[in-house]
Amino acid sequence: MTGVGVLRLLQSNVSARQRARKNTLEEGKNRGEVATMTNNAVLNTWIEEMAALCQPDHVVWIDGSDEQRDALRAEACKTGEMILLNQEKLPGCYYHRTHPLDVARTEDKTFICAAHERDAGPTNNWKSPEEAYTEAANYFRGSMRGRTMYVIPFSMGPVGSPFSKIGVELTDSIYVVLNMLIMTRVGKKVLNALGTSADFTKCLHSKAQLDPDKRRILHFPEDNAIWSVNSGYGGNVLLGKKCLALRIASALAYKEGWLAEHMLILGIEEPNGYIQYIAAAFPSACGKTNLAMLIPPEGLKSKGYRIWTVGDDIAWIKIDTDGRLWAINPESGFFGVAPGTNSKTNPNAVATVQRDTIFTNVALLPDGTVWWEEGDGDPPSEALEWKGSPWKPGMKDKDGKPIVAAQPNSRFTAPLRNCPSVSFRLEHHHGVPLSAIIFGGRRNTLAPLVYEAMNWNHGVFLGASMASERTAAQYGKLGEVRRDPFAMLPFCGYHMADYFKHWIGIGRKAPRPPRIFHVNWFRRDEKGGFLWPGYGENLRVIEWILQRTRDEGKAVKSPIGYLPAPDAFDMTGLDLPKGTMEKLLEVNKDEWRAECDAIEEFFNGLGPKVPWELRNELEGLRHRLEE
Ligand code: GTP
Ligand code: SPV
Ligand code: MN
Repeated sequence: MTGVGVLRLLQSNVSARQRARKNTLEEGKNRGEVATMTNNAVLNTWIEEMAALCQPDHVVWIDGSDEQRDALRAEACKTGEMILLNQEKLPGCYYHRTHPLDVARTEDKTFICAAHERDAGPTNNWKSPEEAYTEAANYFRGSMRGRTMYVIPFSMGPVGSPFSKIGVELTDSIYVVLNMLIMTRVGKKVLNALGTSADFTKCLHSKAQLDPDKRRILHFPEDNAIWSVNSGYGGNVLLGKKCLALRIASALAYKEGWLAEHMLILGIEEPNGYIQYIAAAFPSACGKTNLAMLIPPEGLKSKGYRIWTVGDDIAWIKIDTDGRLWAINPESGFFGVAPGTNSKTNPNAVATVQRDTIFTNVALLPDGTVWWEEGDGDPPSEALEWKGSPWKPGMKDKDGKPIVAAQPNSRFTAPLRNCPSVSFRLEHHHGVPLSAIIFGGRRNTLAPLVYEAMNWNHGVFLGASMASERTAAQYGKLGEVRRDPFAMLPFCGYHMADYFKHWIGIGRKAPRPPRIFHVNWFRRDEKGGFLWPGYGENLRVIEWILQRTRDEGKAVKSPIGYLPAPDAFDMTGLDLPKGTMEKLLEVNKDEWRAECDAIEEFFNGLGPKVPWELRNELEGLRHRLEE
């Protein structure tokens, strides 16, 4: 049975549906609501069906106007969903707390509901569409009684760009509406672009009771649909982001011959005005937002670089007619990690969140401003911590561990246009051309600061064998090293081995593909400290990467790829302790042999579809380690 068939069965109670429609129409009229904003019959019918299932008291269309946004902000403050922050210090800024058991993506409640389990592959949770729809419909049924269903037409990518995809999210959360207004392009202009087409992603979300056991984040690639229920946390409920722009889009991209990736996009302009763009895939909470907004370090300032931020989380990439890969950021805002963001580590992010920003799960100060660990200034003498209880510095829990004021995965939602380094090409329908693709993760040991792949397939191998320590961005054991190929483990909407094959194929089809690199900002010394200062200083590494793409830059061949020559980086203004650079670039053959075994085990776990090209790369690496 198709998904639609299941729905029909669930909702065969036609009179209930008609009643729901009549109610929403009549009550809506009283509130000045419009019955619909489009003559798109597919869209209208679907909304009617979903309203019949969820039974909201009202249906409200989001038109993208400032007036409606302001009214929703006011309403959210009235209901307590949002708290208005100090408008003198933080104009247009609001504060939100999620449920304490709902603070990160729940990967174990996230499913790819393809018709066949083999299409989801071994790295995804799978449910049959029938089972998923039936179970979730029970949670959705009546979940919006006493609430309003908001209809959010949104575009991922500039409205009307050949890259772009349209979605419509139905939600009972004003917090979701206000976030989507920042993160995506919303409203009438999107409906106009859609016209009467049925080509849009049907996104249904309800907070329901926020019951963690009944939480489900369901993707139906064959129906172009997403159902999310019992959560209010960003990555689970802002359905344009990870659900559409990565899980659904990656499956679409596989069919249509492009790439949907968990990557930042950044432009580096030289004083002569020439801009080179790079994209980088790091797992969640591994430095994408920070790198995307980098500020050149003092020592390199005289070189006159300018940095342009295109995106910090997602890239959609296509082969263009010039044979190069071009990329857009489908989002229009940042949903960034707050802790660790300060005027030293990321001044552009600090500037970005001074207005029109929603802060989630950070600490709230008595003067109506916000704070987080390793933010600006000393810890406040008093605050309400992220759950809303009084907090003072030095407080410990019953096990003697310090109590944090901000949840480690607390976030800010801010418009891209607020960022001082925002790219002027954001609305360009063809995006930006990529000179380099960078992979990276958190590795205490093993991976050097940077190395270059020997060719495209070797580069794909670097992406496929990526690993990183687990962070607070997802539930699970912090610090544990897990394989996270292309930083897409939680986001690839189809079989991971097919995804690898797709990447190999892109290199074959693109006459002028970018060069591929691997970086590790997180290598540690014996005492556990970071060997590399990171943040702005990372430009020194990027500079070498760009030189390499122009066939400049000094490199030495190693078993794992090309390493920078000892004097390859411009180190003006940065004094690393003696021997540190050697440690950063060290390739320990024993560690790498063990790594080869771990990669082989991982590939074996993916089954027989792993491309032979990647098996060859693994054997090539083993061979070079013995030379
Ligand atoms: P998601 O939004 O979850 O996809 O994360 P992200 O990849 O954008 O990570 P983000 O830039 O927010 O960084 C996460 C954490 O890593 C923050 O605590 C940063 O302070 C820290 N971080 C970022 N860049 C560096 C770096 O170069 N060196 C070190 N040591 N830490 C970094
Ligand atoms: C990530 O976890 O990679 C994020 C935040 O960018 S979320 O939107 O929650 O997925
Ligand atoms: Mn992310």
